[in-house]
Amino acid sequence: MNYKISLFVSLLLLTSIFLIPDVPKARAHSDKVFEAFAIEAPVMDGVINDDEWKDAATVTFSIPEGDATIYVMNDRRNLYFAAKVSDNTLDEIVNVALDIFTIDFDVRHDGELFTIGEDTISIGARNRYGDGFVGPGLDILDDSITNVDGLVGRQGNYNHFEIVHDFNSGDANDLSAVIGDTIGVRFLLFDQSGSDVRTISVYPTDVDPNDDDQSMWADIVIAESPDGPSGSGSGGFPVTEVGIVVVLLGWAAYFGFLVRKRQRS
Ligand SMILES: [Ca+2]
Ligand SMILES: [Ca+2]
Ligand SMILES: [Ca+2]
Ligand SMILES: [Ca+2]
Repeated sequence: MNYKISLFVSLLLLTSIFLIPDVPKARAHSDKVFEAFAIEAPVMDGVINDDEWKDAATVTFSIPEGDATIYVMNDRRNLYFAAKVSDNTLDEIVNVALDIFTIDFDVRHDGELFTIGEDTISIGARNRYGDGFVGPGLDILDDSITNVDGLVGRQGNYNHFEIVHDFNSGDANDLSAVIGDTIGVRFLLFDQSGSDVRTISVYPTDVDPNDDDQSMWADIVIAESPDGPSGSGSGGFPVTEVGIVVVLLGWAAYFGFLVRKRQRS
């Protein structure tokens, strides 16, 4: 890794962090709000059991091959996501034809642009998961610290994606939220295999996958335990990591390719 490029990228990212105003956590998006506390953590095994996701906030919507249901909930540390997606295959052809569930965050909850420093996570076919961020070139880069876990499975004619992400990991390339905070979110379902036409389905359904405008994204409110607050963190955008290592080749390279492709299409 070229030291000067690393330093330049780090400075760019650091500058962007310090330019972020301490915006109030007002709701700035569409009307859809996910808010649900997980009494018991779901198992990330690629099987969406009704029982383990019974506490989740959900939405079901139409996609070209049928329907998709998204599940969202949190406990005191993690955000849990699942997607049950109609699809005739779950496959990958030499790392280019992936079925992927991607979650883009509006970390600052400003409803403006999906831009440098924002957080994104993905779980794809062959159980490949990724933790990335928007880099200085507005492409998706791998975090130096991966704070996700997940699995994909196939049940009937559905692909089941399950993924978990710390909501206050301390990593500057991740969202940083505490109980009660609201963050913006967009869900992307890439169907790159098995269908006649490669598709990207988005929730909210009127959000364009090619558009970085966050004003119509959905919201997640980090739910409080029915037992009351406990152990909440410090809040604010993390500045704990100044030296950000940019990994040029990795899982995010695939997403970066897809993102660039959809931005140019
Ligand atoms: Ca499960
Ligand atoms: Ca991370
Ligand atoms: Ca990240
Ligand atoms: Ca597929």
